[in-house]
Amino acid sequence: MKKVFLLLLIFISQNREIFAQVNLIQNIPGRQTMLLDGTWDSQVDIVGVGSLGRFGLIQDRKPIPFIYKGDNPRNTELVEQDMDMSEKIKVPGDWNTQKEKLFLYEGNLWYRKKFTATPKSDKRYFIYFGAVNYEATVYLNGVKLGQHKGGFTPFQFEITKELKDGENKLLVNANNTRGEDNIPTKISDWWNYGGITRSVSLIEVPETYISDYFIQLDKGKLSEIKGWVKLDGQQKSQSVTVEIPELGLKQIVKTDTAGNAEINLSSKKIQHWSPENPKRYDVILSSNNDNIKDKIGFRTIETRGTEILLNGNPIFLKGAAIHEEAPYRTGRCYSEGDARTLLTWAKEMGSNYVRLAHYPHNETMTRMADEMGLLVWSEVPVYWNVKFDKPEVYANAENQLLENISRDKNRASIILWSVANETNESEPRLIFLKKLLEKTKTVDPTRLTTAALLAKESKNEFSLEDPLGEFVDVMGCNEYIGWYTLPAELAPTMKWTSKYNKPMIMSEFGAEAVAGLHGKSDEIWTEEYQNRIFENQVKMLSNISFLRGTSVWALMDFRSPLRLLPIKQDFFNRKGLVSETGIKKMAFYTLKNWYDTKK
Ligand code: GCB
Repeated sequence: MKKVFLLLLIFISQNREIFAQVNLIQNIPGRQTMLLDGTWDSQVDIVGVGSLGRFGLIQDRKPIPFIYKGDNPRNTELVEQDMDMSEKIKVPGDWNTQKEKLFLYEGNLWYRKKFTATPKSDKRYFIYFGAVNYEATVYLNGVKLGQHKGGFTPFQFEITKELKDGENKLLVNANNTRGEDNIPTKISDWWNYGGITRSVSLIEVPETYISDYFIQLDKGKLSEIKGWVKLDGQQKSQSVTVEIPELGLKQIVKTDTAGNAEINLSSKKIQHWSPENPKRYDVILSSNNDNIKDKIGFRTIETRGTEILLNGNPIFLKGAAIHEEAPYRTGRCYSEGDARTLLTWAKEMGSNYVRLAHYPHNETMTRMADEMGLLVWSEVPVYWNVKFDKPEVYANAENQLLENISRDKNRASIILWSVANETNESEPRLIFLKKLLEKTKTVDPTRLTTAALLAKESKNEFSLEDPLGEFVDVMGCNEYIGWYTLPAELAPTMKWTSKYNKPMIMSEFGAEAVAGLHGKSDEIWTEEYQNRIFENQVKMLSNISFLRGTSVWALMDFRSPLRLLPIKQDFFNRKGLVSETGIKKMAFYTLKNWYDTKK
């Protein structure tokens, strides 16, 4: 009887829905961390046996005949599930491109990592995941730490209590089953790469530590640095010093009982971050027991009528949309090399801007954009037919948005937070997206908001009338004249109008071509066909008076479940200007010629 009660207790505690909170530790690369990347043990679990209580986890209402390896069912594994004997898998990395048999797999996969730790009594410990697609459930030494939903944003759990001196076992269930109520939903035009797709780190911080900070130029003020710092722990009221040595700036702030303090610094000597001069300054924050260094660029971003102003000056955003698809090897990209290759191609095309579509990319990418001088449109996967009327769907979207902003709010490159892509007009959609836009402004008043909208098409005219246009700072617009609609030659004759006195970015335009396939310009799938569409697009784009930027769809060919045509597509969306093997198509140079001369 006692045993049953104990098992029931364990069952209840194991099944608590503990979702990771947004309270993310800022600047992981700048922390004392132990990377848990490398080879992990793995087991594919098609029917979900793991959640019936295997892997040493008691979660099952119905007792099943377990044969345990050890004597304590909570901490041991079933003999038949022995992870020591399991197949190995690399972290970070999607499972689809690591094992041929998992290429089309969608479902559960268990990951396990054994690692040794020597926790210190005056420190705190966190486990931090860069991203797991789509849902993750995490256990340490048999204890459930919690769950996270959303495949492209970071999450963490404090493990100060659970971390053992000696060997530890970290168990993760990753599940990438697509769902109508998910963000994104069941259908998206990119591959649903599953697994632990970004780095996993064990982070050590002092008992009271600098958990977060936001340091940027005040809205529209070129010499005023404004922000805040946050401490977490027992000693929340302290002095924190903020320094930017190169500018000779130093401020000592006092945190309040909640651990918060405002930062205000002023200097007329700031070299402003821009694509031409991506200047970053060392910023150092020190509290009693903690200190952290970051590299932060300072720039302002505003709109004035139909202009976008970078550091007070009008700018035209010349760019490309990028999926987080690895150049040369395909699969989810995560490395510095991947980011550098993609952003270098964008620069070679004459870009000063990239749209990181359609979800938050890894932190290496946004830090690389800071370093290389590329302005960034950053987005959450509120894509196509989202269930806008469901409160839990909104909560999920908002959580992903907040995690994205929380991680990247100190990146000068990011100027636009996008809340959606191509969503059909409806009342629930307007309420949902308006709320997301308002939330964005509350947490980050320094940047601009946007969404990729669709224009209304009539005989010779495209007009932007979407009611959401009223609530964004910059209107994105996707348009495929020459590919999905109207003959390419009609593009230059199209008149563009807008209901709103706001800047517009052509957030997508493009056509498919197989790299290396040549022929006449009316032969579909040839580079010439794609190029003809681009020549006409450029003529049209040059004449839209309120156009302030373009992101071609897309920089590189990318995997998609919607692109079935054998030989031509083979599961690749071929709208890239560069193939996944690095071949530049003719249209790359047509666009480059335009960008190189475009002011
Ligand atoms: C779009 C979507 C993008 C697709 C693209 C296409 O409008 O926003 O995700 O990949 O069209 O190729 O059809």
